[in-house]
Amino acid sequence: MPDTYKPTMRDKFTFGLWTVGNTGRDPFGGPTRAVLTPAEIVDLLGEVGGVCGVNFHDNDLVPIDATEAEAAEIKRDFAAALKRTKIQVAMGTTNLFGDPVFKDGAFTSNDAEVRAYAIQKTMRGLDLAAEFGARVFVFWGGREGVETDAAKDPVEAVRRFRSAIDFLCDYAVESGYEFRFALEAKPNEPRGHMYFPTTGHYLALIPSLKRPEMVGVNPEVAHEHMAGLNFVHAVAAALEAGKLFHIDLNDQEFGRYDQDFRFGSANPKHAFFLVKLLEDHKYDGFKHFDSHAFRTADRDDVIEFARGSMRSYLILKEKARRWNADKEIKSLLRKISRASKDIDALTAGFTASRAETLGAMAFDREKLGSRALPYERLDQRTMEILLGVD
Ligand code: GLT
Ligand code: MN
Ligand code: MN
Repeated sequence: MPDTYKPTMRDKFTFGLWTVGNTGRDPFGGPTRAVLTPAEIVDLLGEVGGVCGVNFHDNDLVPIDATEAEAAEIKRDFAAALKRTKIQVAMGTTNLFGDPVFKDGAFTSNDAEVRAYAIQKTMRGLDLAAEFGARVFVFWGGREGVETDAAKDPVEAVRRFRSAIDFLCDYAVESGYEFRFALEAKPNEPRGHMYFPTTGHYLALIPSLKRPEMVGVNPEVAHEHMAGLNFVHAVAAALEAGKLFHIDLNDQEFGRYDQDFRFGSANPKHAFFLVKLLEDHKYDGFKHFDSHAFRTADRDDVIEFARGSMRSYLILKEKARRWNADKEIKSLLRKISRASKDIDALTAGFTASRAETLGAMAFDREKLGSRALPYERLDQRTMEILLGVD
């Protein structure tokens, strides 16, 4: 029997060099795993099997202080690993947070020279990502924020950020690149307060850009959950706006620091509704597992972590299929919504005559308020499907 949960290229699952290559370093302790070269990380992903793409920050591939000769050698080895594993580069991004130069932000820094350097570094990041055929370019403003609002005018920060994105959109277009830009929000960490803390903030910014059609979002499970928000709703807003250009899948306990757990491992019920949303609405972009294996993991366990991430997605996809096909669910869904073409037509767009008809309508408030909504049963049936009780 074929394994239903075996990933294929069509699933468009990707991993970042910084995720499977993570060494286990944290603020309290050093690495627990060996540093792997970019080529070694690609080989590891090849061993995982079923991985479609790999993503990198400029400096995951080429260290910030590499010489031209060193850069050329790293790129050669990396390209050879991509070829032997048949893994593509899906997404590129710029590290605008690691170096001390960005200690007070990149595009929103108070220093004009730092802002210009950040834009220049991103231009080079775009060149590098384009060289490897990436189609999506992510912007995570890791240091775009403050610890104290005495430091910056937050309105000015929004303007600086917009102007940088406008400049880089033009740069990409003028260079003949076909990137779609995806903006990734996070509420805090590493800064005390970060600008654009939620996906919704970016969705509000995008229409004000010079090339709004080029720019969408890259929501991450953990980042919305850190803020106590419903991630499924954030993704739904992006989908509805046609702006879900990329997605970072991982997991997170609410109210904790950025944990970057394996997808589906902390909140499987949220993960289920997310997968169902992506599948029901036919999201066809890359699905990037932006997470880290536990610090206790060795190389074999990192491979298990990567396989588990994809497997959990596919298990939840199958659960979503069962949920949609389930007889009882279907009948409950029929019960809970009362459709009426006539009434919907009446409120579908304002006209004076519709307003008049609506104004004259008599509603039986008591009857409407007492209608049965068996959501308890619906939720319990959902849980039973999720828990494997058929
Ligand atoms: C960093 C961050 C992620 C971002 C990456 C892209 S880097 O690991 O925590 O959420 O997606 O810059
Ligand atoms: Mn991310
Ligand atoms: Mn994160």
